[in-house]
Amino acid sequence: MKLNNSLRTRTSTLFYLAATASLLAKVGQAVNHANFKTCEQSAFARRHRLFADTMAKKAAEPNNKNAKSSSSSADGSTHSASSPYSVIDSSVHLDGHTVTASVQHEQAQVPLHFEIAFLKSGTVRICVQEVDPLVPRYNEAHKHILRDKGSSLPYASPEDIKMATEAVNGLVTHTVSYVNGSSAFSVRMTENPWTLEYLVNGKPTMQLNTSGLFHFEHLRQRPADGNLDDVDGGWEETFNNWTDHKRRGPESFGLDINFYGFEHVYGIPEHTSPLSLKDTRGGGEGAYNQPYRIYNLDVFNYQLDSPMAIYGSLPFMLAHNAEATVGVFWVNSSETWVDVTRKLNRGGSNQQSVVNTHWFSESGTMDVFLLPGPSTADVYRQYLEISEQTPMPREFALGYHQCRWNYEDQEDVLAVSAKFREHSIPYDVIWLDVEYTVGKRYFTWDYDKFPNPLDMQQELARNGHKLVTISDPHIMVDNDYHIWKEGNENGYFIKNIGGLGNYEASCWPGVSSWVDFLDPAASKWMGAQYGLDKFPESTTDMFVWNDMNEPAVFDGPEHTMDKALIQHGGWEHRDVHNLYGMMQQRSTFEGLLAREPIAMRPFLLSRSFYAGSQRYGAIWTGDNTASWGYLRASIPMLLGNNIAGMHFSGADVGGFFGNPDPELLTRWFQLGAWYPFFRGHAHFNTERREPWIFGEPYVSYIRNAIRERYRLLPHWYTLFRETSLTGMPLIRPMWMNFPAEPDLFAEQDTFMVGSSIMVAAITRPDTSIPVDVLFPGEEPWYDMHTHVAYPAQLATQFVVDLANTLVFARGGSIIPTREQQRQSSAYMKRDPFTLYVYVDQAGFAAGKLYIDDGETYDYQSGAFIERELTFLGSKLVSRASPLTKNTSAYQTFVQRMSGINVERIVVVGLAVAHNVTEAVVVENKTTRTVNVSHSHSSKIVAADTISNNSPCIVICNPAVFIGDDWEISF
Ligand code: NBV
Repeated sequence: MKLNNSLRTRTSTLFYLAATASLLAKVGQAVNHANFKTCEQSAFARRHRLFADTMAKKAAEPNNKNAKSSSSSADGSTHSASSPYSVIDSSVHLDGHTVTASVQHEQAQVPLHFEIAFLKSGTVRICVQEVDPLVPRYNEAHKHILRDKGSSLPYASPEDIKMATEAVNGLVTHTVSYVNGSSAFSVRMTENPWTLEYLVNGKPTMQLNTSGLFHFEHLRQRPADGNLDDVDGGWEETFNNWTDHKRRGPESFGLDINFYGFEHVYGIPEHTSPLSLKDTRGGGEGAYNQPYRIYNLDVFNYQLDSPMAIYGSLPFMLAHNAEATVGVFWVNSSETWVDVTRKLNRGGSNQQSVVNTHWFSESGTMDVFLLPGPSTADVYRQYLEISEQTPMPREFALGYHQCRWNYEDQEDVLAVSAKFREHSIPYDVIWLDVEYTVGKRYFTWDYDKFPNPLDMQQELARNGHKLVTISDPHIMVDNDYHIWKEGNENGYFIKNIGGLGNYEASCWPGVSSWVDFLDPAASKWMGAQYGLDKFPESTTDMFVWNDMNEPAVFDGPEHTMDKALIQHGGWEHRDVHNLYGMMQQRSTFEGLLAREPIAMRPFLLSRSFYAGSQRYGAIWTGDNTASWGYLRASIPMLLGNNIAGMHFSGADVGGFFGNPDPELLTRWFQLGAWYPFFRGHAHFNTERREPWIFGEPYVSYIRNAIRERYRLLPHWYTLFRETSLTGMPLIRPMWMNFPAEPDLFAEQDTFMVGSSIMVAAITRPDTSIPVDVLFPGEEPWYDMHTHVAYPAQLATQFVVDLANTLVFARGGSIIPTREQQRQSSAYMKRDPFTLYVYVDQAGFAAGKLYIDDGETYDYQSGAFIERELTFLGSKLVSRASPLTKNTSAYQTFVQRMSGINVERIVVVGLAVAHNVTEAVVVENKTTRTVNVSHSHSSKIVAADTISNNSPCIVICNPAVFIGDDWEISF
């Protein structure tokens, strides 16, 4: 739709300029804490912390009731305080796979209904709400978060579950056991007080309510006398002149989950805290005094090293020690906080260390999953059982993305694109921020700046590039704007408190309303706007960026929505706040899917996210700053996202605010090339910083970094395949691959990309300062640029000039690459592969290569090639993975791929120098010989730094087809 000039002039330019100016004035400053609640300023959070303090005091008193519960612990671990909640006599029943019980506070006659159920993999689900709630609680978060809408989770077979009850000294304990293969899982529940202990093979791991912090604010009648102070802030609370009226009154709940025998917990992103989560109750050095907040917010100038909430969140936590990994998944969509404290007992007494966590949510029902592990891979298998996986992305999305707020106009876009070609730097996608629209009316084009969007997209597509345009959830209130008009006529916007009239507040376009994605009709309608018939001059090469979807509201409490606003189904925004961004993602995803005649995998980026977002696309860490601190912080942030299952994430390369100097920009590209999502982005007030801007030598360094990403695209794509099947993070903390090395438990400057590449990030200026690297495990590591080998367990330092980076391949791995340099991934599709074989001490290596068409869903019917590659002695073997099925989809795909071969095999680190000059190739029962060289000349990256330190054998052009079984020996 072409919007006329009068419409353009009627945009709220003044408002926009004022907002922008005030924002810009603050750039570079610290976050304005006054805009965001502390735990003490959030009434329910304050109540739960106070309750925790009271319990702690009680625990310190002599003769507290706690003596009773401590005797119930399987291993003598002590419980710190006794809970006022106990199981009502004779209410415990085993019914199928679920144990039900009624639990009551010692002073309240409001019974709570508990359901405790085993899933097949040993995961335990605990659901709690009133037996008979006064009004319904929001109990649908699981429908949006869990696999299959939470409706058909694989529960254990009832016949595998046994319950035994014993009474010792009046203390009744129920033990529910479930045996699955070699693992014995059991839950021990004490009646008075109610506690729950999870044991795996007889060892306690997670304990619930052993600190006595379970606290469930049952729904109650509004005090008839109008005295709303019966519960502190329970009926209303005020923050920064915003009064939050709570129509249902206090309804929050909290629970302590204690990890027994652990010292480290991870996850619950998105925060800027270190990887290993710090304590939040003060005390130790650097400890926070605020809990981790889980409440999606647009936090301007977000602060580093803080538990404050930012744009997205995912209430999934891992605890890890040298023997086990366990997980907790807290399924609730309202504001939530998590306190973490630990007691370290490192020897001497038989007491073990414990990490105490205290979770509290404002509304909804309690629905928590305990994932018993015991290995990390087990935890992710258990996580996948209940939540859907990260799907295979569109292949181009793994390439480099060039963004800026804003590329001024069509000419600018095409000029930037041409510059990439001129500098021989590959990129896949160029992005348009809000300025392409008419006054921030999404789904419109400002034709003064972009006179021919179709031509522009076609020109980009001719060169193998895609376009992304931004689309936010706030819709400008304007009768002449078709989106607002339709949305308004159909009642698709979030409603005011009380439910009448659209909620209106200010955002980028000026006065706006917000699409209520909770309403399936509204969500479908919004998604349909991405249809080729609806979004003017869009093509299937255009993709989407959803920003500001926390949702950000300029003049709302904490820059977001009033919690008492009404959403679909009559629910308050309070109940579903954290789902908002994810629901927009879902709507966009479904819209993009529907716009294609043949289902193509959508690509979209979102700023806000929640559990479940991984199904729909990528996210990024929002508005960071061009500083070394933010570069460094991006690693634990992205690791945290990956740990929690939000794999496809990245940080703005270069930093959104401020101007990076050439060294910082270079280092950021070098690190960003290892982010799962790799995009450069900048605020409009910054200077241009496309990869060539600083000239030589920086442009060469940046080119090398981006090219390294492109060389390794086959590896990245194969990693996504693994993640989509196993749920294992794409990028991982070191401990995940080396779980028994405590020195790595808090390591966050070095990380793993899959299980074969270790990246030691360089995140400090001054190249003369050495970088510490510890080579873990038992196998050698090889510098991927020089092939120099480093022995396992070596702790050393590297001085790394700006031309270089520290990237090591694990001995024992095989890594596929494509070495031809192209202008985008589209041009690499038929390129041959190179296989790097990095041998371990036994001369062994293994790896995988996965390819499919990179865009459709045909892989789901078998249209993929997945090879398992193994090397031993002097023979490399390629076999189809067991998932390969000889279906017609497979055969057609293999046919299409015919001619895509392996052009080179590089074997690095063989202990015995082979003087061979020939290798024997056996493929399709035919045998031929090919040349072997011992030269390193085929190395691509930073060729001038190559050393001959490790023996290296290059099998030249074996020309084996990637879809065949074959063997090559020398
Ligand atoms: O749309 C403008 C920006 C965008 O460039 C950035 O990436 C988002 O995080 N957007 C936020 C809105 C305003 C930022 C000051």
